Amino acid sequence: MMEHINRVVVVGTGAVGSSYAFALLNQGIADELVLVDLHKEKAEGDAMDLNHGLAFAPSSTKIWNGEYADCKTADIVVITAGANQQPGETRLDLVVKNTSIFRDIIYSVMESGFDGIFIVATNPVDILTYMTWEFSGLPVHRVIGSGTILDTARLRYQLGEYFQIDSRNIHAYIMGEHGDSEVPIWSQARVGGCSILERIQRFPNQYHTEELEDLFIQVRDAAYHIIDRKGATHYGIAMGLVRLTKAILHNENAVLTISSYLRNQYGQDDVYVGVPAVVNRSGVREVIELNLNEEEMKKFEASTLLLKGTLAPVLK
Ligand code: 6V0
Repeated sequence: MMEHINRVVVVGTGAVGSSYAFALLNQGIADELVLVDLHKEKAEGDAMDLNHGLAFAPSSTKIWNGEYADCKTADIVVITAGANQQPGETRLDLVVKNTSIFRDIIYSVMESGFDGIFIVATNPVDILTYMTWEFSGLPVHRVIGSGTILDTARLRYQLGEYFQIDSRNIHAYIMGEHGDSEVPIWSQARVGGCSILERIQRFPNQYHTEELEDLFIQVRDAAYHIIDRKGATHYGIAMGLVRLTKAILHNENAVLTISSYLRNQYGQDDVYVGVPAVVNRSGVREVIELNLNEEEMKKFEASTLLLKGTLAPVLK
């Protein structure tokens, strides 16, 4: 039997898209990597540049700047295209602008005969993931947003620094909107299997629960601080998107906090929002329902309501 050749198409090779392509190549995950951008020369330049690194890559990847027709046999289409918020522009202006860009992109991808999995990273990511589902007509489990994958990684980093423990041994989730209303789930956060709240109680001279709030604020506001300094955030999200790509292509059943469609989970319905979910070759296999405490549940509900409020005018 011929082995399946997996193909990933990236639409939008700006800061995030090109960093994703670079990280994907360096981890040797895709057999074929296609770059598509409105600005064709940018995609062409990126393809040339990445191809020149092939001699140093862990495995061979075929890379080219392509067309929407190349999506026909793609396993995954990753969308990192779109406009960023301009001075004086509201979030809703950005939603309207990017929804219109997405209508064209998703239509072009689907016209190719694409029948794979969408990963969306463009902001506001939860809203644009919903619109991708709407425009594509694909089943909900095959439309995935990056959601709070990056926020969760940032939280694990902060907690790792705080407890001086490898962040890979920290299990803590950020749920909700990828944005200001996101929620840290302290009640379920664990360090090496031990609840972090218990750990803090056990070492009262070293750790304090009040400090958790400061850690969270650093996570929530991280993008603003990075953008102030260098204009964009792209490496962290690029690595998160590669992690998600690998979970799909390698059929990992990995638990990742992604923007997933809710059907009566956490008491919510008809919304894409950041939740822990099991991801494999079929997309989202299952949304994991954590036991949130009352305060966390309230904040999560408020966050989803906010998303629904933003969606309503776009869906009209
Ligand atoms: P960028 O560097 O401006 O790149 C955007 C790219 O999209 C450019 O190369 C454009 O030419 C291209 N583009 C625009 N319109 C189209 C179109 N119709 N078809 C094809 N290509 C098009 O932006 P950057 O890469 O910094 O950010 C991209 C998006 O990712 C933004 O919406 C960010 O807000 C979002 N991010 C999401 C994160 C997350 O955690 N989900 C994190 C960081 C950034």
